[in-house]
Amino acid sequence: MNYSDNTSTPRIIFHIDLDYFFAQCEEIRRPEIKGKPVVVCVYSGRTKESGVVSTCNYLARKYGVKSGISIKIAKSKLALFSLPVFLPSDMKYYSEKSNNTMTLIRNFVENYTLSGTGSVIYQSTKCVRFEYIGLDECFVEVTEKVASDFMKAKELANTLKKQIRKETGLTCSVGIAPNKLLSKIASDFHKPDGMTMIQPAEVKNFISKCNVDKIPGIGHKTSAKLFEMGIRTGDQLSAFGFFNLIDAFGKRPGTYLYNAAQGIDDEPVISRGSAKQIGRIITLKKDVSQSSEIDTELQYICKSVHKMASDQNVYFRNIGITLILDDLDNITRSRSLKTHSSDFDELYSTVKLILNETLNNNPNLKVRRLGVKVSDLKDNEGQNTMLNFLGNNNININK
Ligand code: DCP
Ligand code: CA
Ligand code: CA
Repeated sequence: MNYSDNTSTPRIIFHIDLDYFFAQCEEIRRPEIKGKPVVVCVYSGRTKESGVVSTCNYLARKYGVKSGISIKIAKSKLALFSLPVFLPSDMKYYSEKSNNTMTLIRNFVENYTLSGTGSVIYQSTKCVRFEYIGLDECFVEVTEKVASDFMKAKELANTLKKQIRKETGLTCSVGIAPNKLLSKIASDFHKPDGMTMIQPAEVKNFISKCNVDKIPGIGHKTSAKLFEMGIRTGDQLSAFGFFNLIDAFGKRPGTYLYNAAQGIDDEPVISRGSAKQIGRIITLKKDVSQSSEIDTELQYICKSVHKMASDQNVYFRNIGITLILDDLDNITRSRSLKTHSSDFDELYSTVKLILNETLNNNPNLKVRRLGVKVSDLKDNEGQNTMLNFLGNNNININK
């Protein structure tokens, strides 16, 4: 097996992930909070302290604070500090910062000339593929740009990191590898401000020692099941065998797991800029088949998307849902309104309608994650706006 898509030349792909993104954005505009624990929160508004942690800086993480825990628990974990910093999330600012950074990454890689080369091939702008994944991450394929030379790719990634830091103040972590799966695992390997390169000859060794919970798409439940089966590393996952994995997890997830354990992933990098949409995806407490079981979550996610749209002063026309099922399959459905709208009730009732239709037509679905997004956006001046699709980090890699 080779690690590229039907060619004998290995691909070279960067996965770039901005570190503790929302919290780092806050540190940049408020230098006085640097050195303190910084926690960015989504306040629900019910009581002064109700809501959840969106993200936090690495100092706060040291004390056990992380995305998704309640603000109250986060405060108790930081009780030692006289002045921990808790801030409300400001999506408009993070989206702007993201747009600037993504544009920079794209332009910089396209226009970069590698040192010691006057060759035309290194100056071609057409051979770079940029795939926007979410506000704080993207893939960039540089195979042709660096003429399949991993050392040149490393030099490019280093210079890019410095440039991002210089122009935006942000640190990021970069994974360099022959496919998307490995580059995503690699970017997470030395965080924050890290860089990890996996060359083709190192793939087998790297993935065999890798803990299975580092593999994108393996969440708490799957990793607990694997743990029970005595499987902790890529090596053990591979040794369990293709057919046994299919028996245990089903055809698609089983195949995905087996290939992942060999470091194999043929997904191409698809040229795609920032999505002109606003959305969120949440993981449900349990798998559901009926919308009545998740009305609270539905209201929550619609409120959250509606707030992001109104914070950014945009009207939406297209409303869509994404259902991620228990076997990691995705279903997306959407509907366009007659005119642009900024109305919460219209958003909520349309989402409910699409969801009911989808579930009624497919009575056996087990929905694990639910996403809502609005697109076909118009701002006050009537221009389209470049926005985000939050929380979809795992979707593209798990198809
Ligand atoms: N986010 C959120 N709620 C979550 C997870 C993430 O609001 N449950 C937001 C805040 C994050 C951003 O998405 O800053 C990116 O998420 P990441 O998972 O990449 O986490 P960070 O960038 O915060 O940290 P890391 O340094 O681990 O990349
Ligand atoms: Ca990040
Ligand atoms: Ca991310």
